[in-house]
Amino acid sequence: MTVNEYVKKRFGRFMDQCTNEEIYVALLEYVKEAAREKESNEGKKKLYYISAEFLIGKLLSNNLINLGLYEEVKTELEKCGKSLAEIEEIEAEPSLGNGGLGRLAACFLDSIATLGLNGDGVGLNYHYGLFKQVFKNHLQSETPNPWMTENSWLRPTDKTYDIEFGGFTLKSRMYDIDVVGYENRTTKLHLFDVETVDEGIVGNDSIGFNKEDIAKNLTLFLYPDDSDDAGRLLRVYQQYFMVSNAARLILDEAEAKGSNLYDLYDYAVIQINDTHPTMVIPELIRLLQERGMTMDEAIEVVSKTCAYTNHTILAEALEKWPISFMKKVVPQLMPIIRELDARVNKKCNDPDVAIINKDNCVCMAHIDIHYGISVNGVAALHTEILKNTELHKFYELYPEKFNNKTNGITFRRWLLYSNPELAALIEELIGPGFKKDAMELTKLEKFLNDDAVLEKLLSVKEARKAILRDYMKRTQNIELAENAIFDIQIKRLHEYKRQQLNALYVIHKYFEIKAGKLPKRPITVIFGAKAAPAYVIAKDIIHLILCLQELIANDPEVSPYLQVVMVENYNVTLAEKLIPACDIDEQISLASKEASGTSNMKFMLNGAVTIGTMDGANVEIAELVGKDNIFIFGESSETVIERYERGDYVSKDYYEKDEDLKKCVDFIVSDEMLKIGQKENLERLYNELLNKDWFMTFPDYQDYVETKDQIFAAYEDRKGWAKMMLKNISQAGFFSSDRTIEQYNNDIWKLN
Ligand code: 26V
Repeated sequence: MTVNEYVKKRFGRFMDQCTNEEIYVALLEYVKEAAREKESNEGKKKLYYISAEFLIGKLLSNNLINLGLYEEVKTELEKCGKSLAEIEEIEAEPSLGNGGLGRLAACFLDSIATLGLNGDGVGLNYHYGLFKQVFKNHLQSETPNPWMTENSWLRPTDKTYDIEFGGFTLKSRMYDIDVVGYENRTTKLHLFDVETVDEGIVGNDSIGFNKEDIAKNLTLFLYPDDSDDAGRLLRVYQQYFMVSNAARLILDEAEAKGSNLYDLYDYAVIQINDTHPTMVIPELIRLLQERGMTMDEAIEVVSKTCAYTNHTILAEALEKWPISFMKKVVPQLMPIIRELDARVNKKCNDPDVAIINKDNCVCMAHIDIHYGISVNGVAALHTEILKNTELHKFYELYPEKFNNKTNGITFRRWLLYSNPELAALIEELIGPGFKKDAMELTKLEKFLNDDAVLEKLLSVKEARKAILRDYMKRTQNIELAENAIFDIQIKRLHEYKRQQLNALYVIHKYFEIKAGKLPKRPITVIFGAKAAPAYVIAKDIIHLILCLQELIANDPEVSPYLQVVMVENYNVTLAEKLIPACDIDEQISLASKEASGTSNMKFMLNGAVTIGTMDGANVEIAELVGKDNIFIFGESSETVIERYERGDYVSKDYYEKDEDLKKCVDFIVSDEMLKIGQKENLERLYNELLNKDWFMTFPDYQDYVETKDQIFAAYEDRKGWAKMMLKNISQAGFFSSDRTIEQYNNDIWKLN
């Protein structure tokens, strides 16, 4: 049945008589049906990728592409005077993740389905995803972000469980989203929910709610604000709910396939995505004991089934839950956790590797490492840092468990869908093979000196910049400058990612332009970032950027040469528009702090050139493209780690010795800025930089300024620049999540 016939059957009218909303509903149902009809991946052993986040983004077009229906449907719509691009905009984005970790989980599901592996995702069905960011008076405020409209991708199932917490029981229900592999079978994302959740307890324009009424709020929000105890407790409730459901599902499915549970690891492998699902370990032990195993037996079986991925070395992000919380939420797990701790202490007798620490907190990562088969970092440098510093003692205990799995991205979404113009050019040059085997992109190398190809590449970039310009005008009423270099930093707002360093450069450029030193071409610096609602300094940095945006826009001397734009409510949908249009990609985290980064991979694939530190996956990108095709600056991770160990960094010393830096930092609290912004926020940020600067912005400042000047100069050699773009694209194949998933499967999951 064609889409038009389907629409006629559904609404009694053909497409040309329907609204875009009606066509969207029909397409959603049409695609859901097509996905249902596909075979699902099967096998004796199954992977369960448990994650508190799956930042899947909009699914309509991506599913159409993977089903091989995209062109057909687009043409059919065009014939009826309808535009698929407009219909896509009706879909609400499910923002069920914060950033890289959740987006990675979504890319992984796409690759698992595409490679035909028997693996499902398991998570929570948050009714509100990550908050919607709204700018008011140059400050971020947060409003709820619903996505479960009447017509969504969710499919209710009849799977339900009774989940017991300290003092009460909640009934769960599993909802499924079919994940369509590229020209292959499907796999599933299972999202668990509670029927009693009450969206009515949330106001329209605030994300506040009663955090204590667990039956009503358990799956209401992704990652509730954890700046107070009530929020932290709610996260423990969420985590247990997620893993208890997952554990029961895993045991049910294994038994249904003939497992006697003593051989569970032949039927199931569990990937624990960061520490959020850690309680699956004691919960499985508990359930296996309920089904007749001894503690020894249960521990042995579970320890052969679980593997852990670490996504950050920031100590404050490694979860440690107070025993008092665990006793309240999951009293049934505490005896098991104590037993796990006792066994570790008997073996190691070292408080640094104990499960329960001296502050009476449960160190979640320690459970994963002692009682799992594998510990992996997400980029080569990150894994080395885990082995050598953060998790060194564990590495000494279990060297065989440690391994690296450099992150990857799905090329279906981040090239075929988001940049069809570039995909078409690549196909014209090297044929369609790269769509299935990303390493074929290296064939592009033979065009590095082909002027006609380089010209075409530049015109694709121009076309994508024009599309972004239209989009920004239409959706945010922002006019991006014509003929400008687009210099983009999009990621969560965090001090270690150093948006403040980029902002200081903007101030530096502002002064240069004021002094008559004009750039060869206008520069548009684009930021996109959400700050955690309780992260004060991050919000101050947003304030600084929004104030600079206004100051510069209203300065006729500067605005023809420099523009600052902070896009509102940065999300996956915006990333899909921004990345293909980018010239310069900012990956400027303090070396040693960014575990991997994944936007760096998306940018290189789309022909942006990176300015970055030797951090995370930037290191591997630099190795692949060579130092002539990436702009590296800043201190090395070794220097940074040593400086932290010595504890002798004094930001004021740099400030006092460097006049240019001093002038830029002082400008944060200048009269010009105070006229636009809030004294409290700007002064707090100024003092933070001057007296702390924990993420060492100042030592990297001069090198950053010089390297930015070099990259802008390089841009003026258009042919040389196009060559760098092509080199980056040609080396991006390694960063396909298909490669990452194959490595997980070969080394850890071993699915048949
Ligand atoms: C969590 C928190 C929680 C509270 C305080 C501050 C803070 C800072 C960072 C985090 C990170 C949580 C884990 C995470 O999202 N890691 C990201 O994972 C990506 C996928 O592996 C990786 O590319 C990013 O480098 C890494 O930051």
